[in-house]
Amino acid sequence: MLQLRDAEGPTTVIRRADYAAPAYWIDTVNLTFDLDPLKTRVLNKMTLRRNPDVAAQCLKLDGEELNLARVLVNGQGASFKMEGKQLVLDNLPADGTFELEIFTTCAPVKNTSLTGLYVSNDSFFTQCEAEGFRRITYFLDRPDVMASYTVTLRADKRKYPVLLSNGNLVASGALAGVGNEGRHFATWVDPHKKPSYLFALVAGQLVCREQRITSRGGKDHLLQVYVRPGDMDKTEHAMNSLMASVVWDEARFGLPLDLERFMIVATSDFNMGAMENKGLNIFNTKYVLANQATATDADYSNIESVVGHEYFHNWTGNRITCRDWFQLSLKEGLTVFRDQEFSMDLCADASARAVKRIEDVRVLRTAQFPEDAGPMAHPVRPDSYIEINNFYTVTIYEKGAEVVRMMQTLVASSNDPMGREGFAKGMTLYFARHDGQAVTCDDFAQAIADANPDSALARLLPQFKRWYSQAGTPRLQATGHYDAAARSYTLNFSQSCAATPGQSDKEPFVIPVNLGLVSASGAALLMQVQDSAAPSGDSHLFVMTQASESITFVNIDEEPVPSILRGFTAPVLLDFDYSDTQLLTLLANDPDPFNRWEAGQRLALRSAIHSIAASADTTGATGLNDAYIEAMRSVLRHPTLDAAFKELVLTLPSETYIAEQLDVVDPQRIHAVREAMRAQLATALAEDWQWAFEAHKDNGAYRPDALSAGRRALAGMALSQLCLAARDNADSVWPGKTYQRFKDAGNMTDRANALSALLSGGHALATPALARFHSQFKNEELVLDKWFAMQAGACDRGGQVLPAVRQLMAHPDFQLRNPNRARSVIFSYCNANPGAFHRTDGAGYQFWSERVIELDSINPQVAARLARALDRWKKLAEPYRSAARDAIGRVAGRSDLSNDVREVISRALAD
Ligand code: B3K
Ligand code: ZN
Repeated sequence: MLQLRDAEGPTTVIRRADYAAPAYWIDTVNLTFDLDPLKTRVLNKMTLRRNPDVAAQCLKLDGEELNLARVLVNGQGASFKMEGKQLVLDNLPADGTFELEIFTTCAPVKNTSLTGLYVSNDSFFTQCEAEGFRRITYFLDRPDVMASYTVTLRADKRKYPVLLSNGNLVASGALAGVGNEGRHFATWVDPHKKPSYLFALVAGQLVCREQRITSRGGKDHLLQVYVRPGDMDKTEHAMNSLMASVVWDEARFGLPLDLERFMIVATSDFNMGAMENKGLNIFNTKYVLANQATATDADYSNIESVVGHEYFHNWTGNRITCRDWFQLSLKEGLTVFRDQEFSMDLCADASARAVKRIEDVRVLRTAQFPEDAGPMAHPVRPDSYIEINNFYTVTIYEKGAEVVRMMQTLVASSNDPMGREGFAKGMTLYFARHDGQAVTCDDFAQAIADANPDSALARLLPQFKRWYSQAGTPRLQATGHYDAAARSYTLNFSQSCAATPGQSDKEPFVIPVNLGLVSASGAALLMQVQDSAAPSGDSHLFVMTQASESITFVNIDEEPVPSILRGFTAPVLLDFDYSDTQLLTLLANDPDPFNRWEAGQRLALRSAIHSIAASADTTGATGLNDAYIEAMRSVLRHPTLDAAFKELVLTLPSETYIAEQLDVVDPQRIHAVREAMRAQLATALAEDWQWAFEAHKDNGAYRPDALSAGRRALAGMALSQLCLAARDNADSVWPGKTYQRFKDAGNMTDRANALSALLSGGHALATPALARFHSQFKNEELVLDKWFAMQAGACDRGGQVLPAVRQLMAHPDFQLRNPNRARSVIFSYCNANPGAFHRTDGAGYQFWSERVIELDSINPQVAARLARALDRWKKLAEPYRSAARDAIGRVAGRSDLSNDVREVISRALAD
């Protein structure tokens, strides 16, 4: 049990099992804001009603950082008391229905936590999820209390010409009366009931791009993207992405836009990516602003996903919301699944879809699998938390999306092999049952199953739901046995799942495994399961439910190569003792692009692990073998594979992913081995890289589509490899050409790729290139973030990165208070540059502890994210482990930590 304490007293652990419905409902909320950076006045008039389903009790309203001036019940002064941060009212009118008026003030300009109401660049913004509304007014700040909102904003017209809130604008104009000179107002009415976390307001000097659209049902809607003056030329892609999202949700799920007006507003001070406030999404500028001069292909594709994600929340999250925050994945896992499907459906061909799937799985493996194996591991539906903001995790989001994806897979039928129709039917039932309600993950799973009564999901639902309750990544072990006499092949499977905090014994999961068999010469084999009448095709879904089970295939003429977990049908670790030859067969021939890529990753991983072991005892052959290098040459030169896929195959597994395969981690050794492998590929394939660069370097007028983005990615990779080989050969031709390309580039993707090729090749031209880049883009915040991130994430050759990072923090453009800028330097170093962060002298960890403490006094949410950089310290080899332990101890020793950081650090230190 964690013993935590904050300034207000002992910290409470919130438990899912303790959920109780609210004692009161709030039907209407009428808010009036007099916006002032130093002292904003908030008048909150609500109508409340006692919840007849729970025993009579007093009303306890949440509030934080508020100055309370007045409380009236039905217009009369009322007695109240404070219990910790809560405002408690007793002796309320006997009939249980009353009006409550609360007048408070707050100081937005002093709010550096960027939650509640805050000021950024002289404009006002809000962020209420999860519990920020209580920093604006006293309220039942919980997602199951849904109310109708009317909001009036009043402010100086010159400083704040644009006044926005959720819903429809019903009145606006100048304010009359003494003291109101130069002031104006706007009143907004939201036609939909919503929980407080979806409330938003924005006020400031903003301009907007507008688009009118007509939905399938013939309704007209106004779409708006608001940005600072000067950024209008970077709004086209966000608007296109929004329009595509509206069309897609209607086409794929029959879910139309339910608002007359849908607004997106960008701010450069934002804790995360974006927020789905009803009708008024607020975004980090990083996920809105793009033009070809400032944004890379990755930025374009992230914007498309995030705009889609927030828009899709309008149904999955806003129309149906969460009963409590333990159900967060109800909206987040489902909405990530929907944004992944959206991006895939926008891809022109099957290969681009496969690329997207591989990219998503890469994120899962490099971020979620480590989380599931570390001190912060938690189920997709957690059982307890101290600070809910710590649970906006890759488990809730990405693993949650995999759980939803498995449901789609498990409702597949012969007419609907992907399960898309069955899943869409389930969604329809989910909305029919629960529209307008605050519900649970169980309600969602039940609806999908009930709409598909003959499916595997319906049959296995109670067991399937272990994916919600059990943390940890299951390990699926498979072995194959070929019986030549019987012409049969048997695959034996067994599953297990390591203990996670608070959970030692796990029950078997439902694991959908799509698999196929490939002959040694690479042909897809027809599969006939023993005792079945006929072959079932060359790819088949098997649903594992037992601790161990086997499948036998008959009429198999030679020992096949099994291609298991095609398309990554379940978020598990798969062990199969493939020979190198088998993996080379799959890499060259597997009809499933995911497993083709996976075979290459397994080969590279194997070499990396051998090399790490060999460099430990300084014996044995190391590096990539010839067969692997030849296979990579074939992929690179392949006549029909597309460029994006080639780039993924030729990218070695990340240092983090390699680390996860080892029991004891020496980050320096992993870095050295991976760099050596990269250099080996650079030299061995030098001519092929030259060919690849020449063949993919020119892509005509810039378009951010998947095909041309893939070509740019491969050209960028080729350049990086050519610069690396040049360093080893002391050749200056390619660095010179790269510098020229950097200078002449017609888009940010090519420019940034050329710059990072010079940087990662450790070439002297990187220095003038960085200086030029800075002076060219000194007025572009998001490009400066890239400039900072590239340097903090640079390859360490002799320990120069940490001093460079300290210098970057002293740069006039560095601002610790701006989360994007803080992330671009500190997170790029601590979270994304393991070779430079894990120093034998422990100085990287010292830097980390200083920054966690410093950030915590400014913005606890950002600090708590940074605190997670040392989650896996127990796996580190000495001297790293002790140094990391000391650094965590230094943070833990502070008495003034936020709950956010305290929870992460206490978990890291727990046994
Ligand atoms: N729902 C928000 C995240 C809120 C995070 C609060 N700490 C963005 C999203 O997932 O769409
Ligand atoms: Zn979301």
